[in-house]
Amino acid sequence: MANLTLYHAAPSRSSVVRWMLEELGEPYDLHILSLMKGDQQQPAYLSVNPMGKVPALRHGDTVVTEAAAICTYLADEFPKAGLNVPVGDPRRGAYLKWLFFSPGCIEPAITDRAFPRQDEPRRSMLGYGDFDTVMNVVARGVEPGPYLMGEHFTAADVVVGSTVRWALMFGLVPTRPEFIAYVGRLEQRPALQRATALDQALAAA
Ligand SMILES: N[C@@H](CCC(=O)N[C@@H](CS)C(=O)NCC(=O)O)C(=O)O
Repeated sequence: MANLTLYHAAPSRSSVVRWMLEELGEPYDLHILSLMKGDQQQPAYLSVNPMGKVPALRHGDTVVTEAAAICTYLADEFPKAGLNVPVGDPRRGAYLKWLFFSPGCIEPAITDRAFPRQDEPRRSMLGYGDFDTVMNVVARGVEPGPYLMGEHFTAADVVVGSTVRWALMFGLVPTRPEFIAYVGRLEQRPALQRATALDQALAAA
């Protein structure tokens, strides 16, 4: 039994963590949930994540939920994999910005666009400001490449990259050349290819 267990449904936001785990190279177990059958609302799982959502990660006695928090946690817990920017490194500020920017700005901007409100709130009231600014910031971030932190692939690419990749797949972000090139580079990574193939097999089973 591995020391890491991912509570997982394929495909879903827990696929972000599966990719992260494949990048990490540490052994992990899966605890599979069927979202269709409502496993996420069963008391046993609600005691793991009271939000009734995947992913959740168990590492020994520690439970972490929220995909971006899990990726940040794993990168820091297993620094040998080189997927974090450690405390004390001046680049850590930018690294953390991207890890928070994805769930804090990119995802809300995309979901608000997909499910528009009747009355558009004022820009100043929305943490992400407005959709176009978020898209411009992401495009400028990924354009120099190959990764958000230059040559250094990090957990921030797993988090931001997963969101951009998923949103492109579903036509939820503009097909900007910067996004397409960035996702193309990410899709060359063996760990993402492995995680995708494993999830496809799981979903088909
Ligand atoms: N903020 C959470 C979102 C997790 C989330 O929405 N997961 C979806 C799957 S993509 C889920 O578990 N849905 C089942 C449900 O809400 O019943 C994170 O980033 O981890």
